[in-house]
Amino acid sequence: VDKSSQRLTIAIQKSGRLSKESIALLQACGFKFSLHEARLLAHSSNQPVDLLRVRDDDIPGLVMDGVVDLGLVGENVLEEVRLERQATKLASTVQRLRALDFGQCRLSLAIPKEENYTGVKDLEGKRIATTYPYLLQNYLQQQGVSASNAILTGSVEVAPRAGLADAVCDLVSTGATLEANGLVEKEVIFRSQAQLIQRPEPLSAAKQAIVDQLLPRIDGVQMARE
Ligand code: PRT
Ligand code: ZN
Repeated sequence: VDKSSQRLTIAIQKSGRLSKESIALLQACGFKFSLHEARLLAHSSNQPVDLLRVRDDDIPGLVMDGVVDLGLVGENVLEEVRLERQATKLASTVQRLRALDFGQCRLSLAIPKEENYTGVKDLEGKRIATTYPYLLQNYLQQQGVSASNAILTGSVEVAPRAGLADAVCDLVSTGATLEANGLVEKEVIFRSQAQLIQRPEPLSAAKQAIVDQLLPRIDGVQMARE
């Protein structure tokens, strides 16, 4: 990415739960893109704007490092990466521009349905499977509970049955996945939705002008959908 470029660069998830709605929102705001499945970069044909399509986990760091100007990402990923980068002394600030009306979910603690549960203290000394070790430990610390992580990048919900963990800390939207795996949600530790974020350093005047035009359009699109 050419940082001196006058083209505004926006990072979005390449393929996943946020992709369609991220592109749809930007299109509804008037940006035209021709998307080729295999390509990392998509140029707008009517604005000096480029889309960078990456794994969602990479979006917060790219924005925090100023490699891209804006990003659309779930708050869960944003906060996890922020905590991780804070712990490792990397740049971890962003400007939050807008909460977006998609990607709603919650990060919750769940346990096998046959287990008794009286409160979060019951997790003391237990092992919890998660993809979000920093958000989990941040919560447990606030609750004064010490438990260990089993960090998995997928299939978190099968960990208790597989004997890898006593509980899970995973994203939930309808709850069907937990239920299908014999798990019961006990604590919501973080509520999330997609966010529009901007790099911490000021933008060039040309890029700022595009953002100034984009924000009221997002507000208008989201208001119309309410
Ligand atoms: O490849 P890449 O790293 O980009 O994608 P990913 O696999 O990490 O992420 P993806 O596409 O699954 O999710 C992207 C973002 O969507 C998440 O970071 C959240 O901000 C948001 N989101 C909203 C969700 C869900 N809802 C959701 N339900 N992300 C994941 N889930 C999963 C959850 O992990 C569980 O496996 O869906 C299952 C639970 O769904 P229910 O409906 O059965 O409860
Ligand atoms: Zn991811």
